[in-house]
Amino acid sequence: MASALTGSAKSTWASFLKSIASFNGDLASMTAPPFILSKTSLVEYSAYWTEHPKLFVAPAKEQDPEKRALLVLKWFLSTLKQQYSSRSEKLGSEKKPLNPFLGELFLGHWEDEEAGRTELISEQVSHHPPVTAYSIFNEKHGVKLQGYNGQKAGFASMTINVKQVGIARLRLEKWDEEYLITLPALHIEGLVYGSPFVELEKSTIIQSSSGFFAKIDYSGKGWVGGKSNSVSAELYDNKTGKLLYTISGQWTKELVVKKVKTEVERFEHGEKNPTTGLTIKPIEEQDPLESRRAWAKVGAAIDKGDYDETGIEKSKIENAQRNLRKKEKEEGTTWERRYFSAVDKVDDVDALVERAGKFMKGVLGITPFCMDEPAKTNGVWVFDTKKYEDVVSGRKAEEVRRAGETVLEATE
Ligand code: CLR
Repeated sequence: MASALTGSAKSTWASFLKSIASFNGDLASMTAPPFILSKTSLVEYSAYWTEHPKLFVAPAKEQDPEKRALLVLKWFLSTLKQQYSSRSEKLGSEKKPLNPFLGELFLGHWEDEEAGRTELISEQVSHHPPVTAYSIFNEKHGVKLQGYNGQKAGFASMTINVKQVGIARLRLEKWDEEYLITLPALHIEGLVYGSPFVELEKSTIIQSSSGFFAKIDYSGKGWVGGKSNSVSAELYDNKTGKLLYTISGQWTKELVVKKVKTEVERFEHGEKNPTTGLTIKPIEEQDPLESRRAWAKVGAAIDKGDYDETGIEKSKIENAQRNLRKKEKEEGTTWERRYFSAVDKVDDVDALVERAGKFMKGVLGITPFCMDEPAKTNGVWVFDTKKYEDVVSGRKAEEVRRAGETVLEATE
């Protein structure tokens, strides 16, 4: 394959590749050439979980626990395309997202005739290391997803390898059911050609409190002759160890659901399954901490292709943040996260981790994987309903206003 780049871009890219060869693992500190910069902040990526609100709420309507677990698996697999290939599809290649500042928010909701309103709250809860927490909920159907994630990266033989730390938790209120979801590892392909894209690897799991376990394996092109973006999932009954369903295919195209071995369904999640757009407030009505408002000037500079202005506007935010951290240190305070709190552990999650671990070891005979220590994400992040209610009711109006001023100074 020939390089997608020509002229000066080609040499800029070559020196970029050279620079990442000695890359320290901190994705945020990596300086990428202008044409690979995205004006979207990483705090926005939480929205990828729910671009199909119907699939998100579908499990809540199902009476049978086994089928519910299957619907959760189906929904999870349907999010992969948005999460990992939407930038490549829309922008021609993977891009380097803006590095969110501490406290940065991305707020919005999806309006869907059938599913109703699904709310999105995403907040940058840690800057070093970068960690994003989110809460996505649909009150009508009692479906709640919350989670947090960070990345650990390394560079080897012309690829960037990324391991995700953190978890997602889905709750079905009506059935008092909880699902623990772990996050896939990925790597960036196509770097040499100047057109990077994501491929998933290794495995993730979904463990439900109702006694169902799913193992999801990812592979790419050339992996035992396989196709790109391949996925193969198995849904088991925890108690009997019986394999119930398999779902396999390409996470960017079509997946086939089989009941033990007979095909029961085929679902297309390409063009025939359009996404629901997220509704967010117009920039001028947004809180100063909201991502699009805070980064508006940086975004405009990227749009203009003005690299100097991009740098200047970015520095304004970064410097203001540095000063804030300095001030907090002097005063012995910390940044008050608006919607999330860090805890040492969550008992429900620990129980699911233990259950999954036992099943993997005892029944499948494999070593449990993907369970991380909270240290890597500055704590275990949970959605704080009290904080949320304080914000919504206006009880925290003064704090909210003051927090906003800290970024306003830099961006207005
Ligand atoms: C963030 C959490 C989302 C899923 C997701 C998708 C793509 C990942 C992103 C996460 C983290 C940042 C990421 C990105 C792909 C490329 C980008 C690894 C895990 C890096 C920082 C950009 C590398 C720069 C090249 C394009 C040159 O739920």
